[in-house]
Amino acid sequence: MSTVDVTVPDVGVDEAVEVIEILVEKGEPVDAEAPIVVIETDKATVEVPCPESGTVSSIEIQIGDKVKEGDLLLKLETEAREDASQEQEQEQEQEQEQEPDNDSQSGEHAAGPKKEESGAADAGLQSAASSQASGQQSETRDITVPDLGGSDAVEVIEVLVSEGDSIEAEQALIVLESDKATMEIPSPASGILKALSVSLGDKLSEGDVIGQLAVDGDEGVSSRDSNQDSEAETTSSSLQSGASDTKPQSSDAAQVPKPQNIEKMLTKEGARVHAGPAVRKLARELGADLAQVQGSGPKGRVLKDDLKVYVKSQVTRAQEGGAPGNALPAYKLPDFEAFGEIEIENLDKIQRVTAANMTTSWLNVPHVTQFDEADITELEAFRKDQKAQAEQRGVKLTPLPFLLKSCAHVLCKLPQFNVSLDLEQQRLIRKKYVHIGMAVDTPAGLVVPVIRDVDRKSIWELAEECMDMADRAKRRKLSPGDMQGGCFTISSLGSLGGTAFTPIVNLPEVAILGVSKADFKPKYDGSEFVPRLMLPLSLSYDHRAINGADAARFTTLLCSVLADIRHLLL
Ligand code: CAO
Repeated sequence: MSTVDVTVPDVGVDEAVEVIEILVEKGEPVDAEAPIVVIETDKATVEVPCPESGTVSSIEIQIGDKVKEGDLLLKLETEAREDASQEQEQEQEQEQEQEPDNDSQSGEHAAGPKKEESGAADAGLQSAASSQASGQQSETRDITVPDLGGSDAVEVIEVLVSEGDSIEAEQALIVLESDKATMEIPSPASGILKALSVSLGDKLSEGDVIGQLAVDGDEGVSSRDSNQDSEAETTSSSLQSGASDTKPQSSDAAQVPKPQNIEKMLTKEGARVHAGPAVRKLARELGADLAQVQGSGPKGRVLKDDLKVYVKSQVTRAQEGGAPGNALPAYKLPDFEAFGEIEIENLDKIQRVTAANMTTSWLNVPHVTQFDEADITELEAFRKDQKAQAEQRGVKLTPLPFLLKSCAHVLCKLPQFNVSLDLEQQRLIRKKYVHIGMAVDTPAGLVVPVIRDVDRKSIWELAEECMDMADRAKRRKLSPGDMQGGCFTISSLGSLGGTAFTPIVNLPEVAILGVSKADFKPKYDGSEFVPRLMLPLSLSYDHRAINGADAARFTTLLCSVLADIRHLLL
């Protein structure tokens, strides 16, 4: 075993570049040419490949570090290279002794120093030797840009290969970025890259030459179209001499197939996907649509871990939901800047928690909302009568304390609403206490402080507590305990307006009451229409725990209590 220092290669820029992704972990075995680190220059994102096979013994950089050519990235434990390369040399010598006539062709295969040094060279040298042994000849062909789906003058944002590299068929050579998509241009065949005629920032169109490939004798273009073989062979000498032409003859060029590859890169609604070639390759192998993956890297770049999380979630959802079609479709945001100026603001903690809670409830709870109207004409008259006393007590007497007290009364009468569902244990948890949350709209977002033992408190006590909770909520002075333990929630938009809405159940509760603005309506009293103050109520409930008949019983009872609060005494 020996230790090899893996350093930053020449990435075509002098200044330090940022490490944006580390693709390997300490102790991980890595193959030669496998990407180990992703760095980002001004112009492009570049994957640094591992120079040879081995096991990562230490990682010397962190995400965000700035590195230059020659800086140490990581250390690699490799198999004894000297023995291996000696064996290779011996094998090569033996092969050459057996095939002395092939000297004229060997120059091509010795071209890349990389091949002699790296572990990957083992396979390359062997295949080169066997190719020579079988007497196959290489042809040098131009690689040209395929049909770009209507795009023209598309910028080269990544160059993934160097002259002298041994290239596999379909291996990505360069990455182009149009205003619609990022596209990898794959090699049409396997062989040795003799020349590379593009660099970062170049603008390419269909037919432009990317470079010249010494195509392996039995692969590539010839394998795609055996009819072209004889034609290609007869023109091979003119191909080599005309290698610098930018617009090759159609029969000359190793045309990159107008491949499905490229179409896959054009994402839905033209959204851009920022991802490196290794991530794209993995996505192709897994059949994942990168446009659906939320990238957590810089500028929304999709990292390998993002892809893993996405695929895992898809598999889990498919398993939990039965058929794969039941999986929740993910969505990716468009590039809003493409439509005009924007400003980005990070969500604060309350917003993040609210978003997560709402999503959890919406996805888990089969919601149904029961609507009703309570005649609060008498209640309102009573409330107004109490105004002077309220002022004396220093409290504001709104309809809310009456609603709290009335809901507590109904929860006691209909205890099936004062439960939580424990589906994991297949049981119902019945609560012997009546704690009710009230939704409070604060500048920082929605919070729900909980008023305890509502059934045991007077209207004055509740009025005082409502004021105190709302005040503390708006000043962000609530403790976590103030927002826990609720059995039911009231969300009152009455002071703001609206006729009805569908509130979302506040898990693990099973019901929530939405209250809208009271308004006078004509009501028939048996002989004539009279004006009555009607309060709109919207009761959302978890249909797994509550059935529709119970919901109707709840609102009906609540309406009668609010219509005549003497019911509270019964
Ligand atoms: N119909 C008509 N008027 C109403 C009313 C209703 N349903 N509810 C309240 N009002 C009146 C009050 O009586 C008060 O008027 P007066 O001063 O003349 O009595 C006025 O509207 C203002 O009331 P308020 O908003 O100060 O007090 P409140 O007790 O009604 O509400 C609170 C307190 C904290 C619940 C409220 O301020 C709030 O934040 N509501 C928003 C809740 C929310 O965002 N819910 C949506 C959550 S998402 O599902």
